[in-house]
Amino acid sequence: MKTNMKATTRFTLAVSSLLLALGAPACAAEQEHSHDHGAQGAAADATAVDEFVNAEVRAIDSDKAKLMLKHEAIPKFNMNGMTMSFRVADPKQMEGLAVGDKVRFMPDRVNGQYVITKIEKLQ
Ligand SMILES: [Cu+2]
Repeated sequence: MKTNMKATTRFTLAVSSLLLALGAPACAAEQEHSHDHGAQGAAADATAVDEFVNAEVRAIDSDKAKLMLKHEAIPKFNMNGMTMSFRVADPKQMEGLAVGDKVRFMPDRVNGQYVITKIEKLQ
C-alpha cells in the first residue's frame, strides 16, 4: 500500500510539472490560488468559448501591432483581470483606438502568445 501511495504522488507531481512545461498561462501563475493544480487551466483551454472581454486601452504600439490592455477576467484562460500586452491579429482593428478607450475584445492563444482576434471600441 505504501509503495502505491508513493507512486501516485510521484505521478501527480509528474503531471503537474508536465502541465507547467506545456505552458499554463503565465498570467494564471500569478494568481494567488496555490491549490489550483493546473489541471483546471488545461480544461478551460480545451472548452474555450469565444466571448468578448471588456478592457481599457493602456498603451498602443502600432509598429509591433500590440496593445496593452487592462482587461477583465478571461474565463477561457482561467485568467484574472490584469493589465497585459496582446498582439492584434489584424492591425487594422487598432485604427481609431486611443489610450483610455473602453473596448471589448476576443482573446485567443496562438503558439503560446496571447492574440486579439477581434476588438471593438465601446461607446
Ligand atoms: Cu491577462
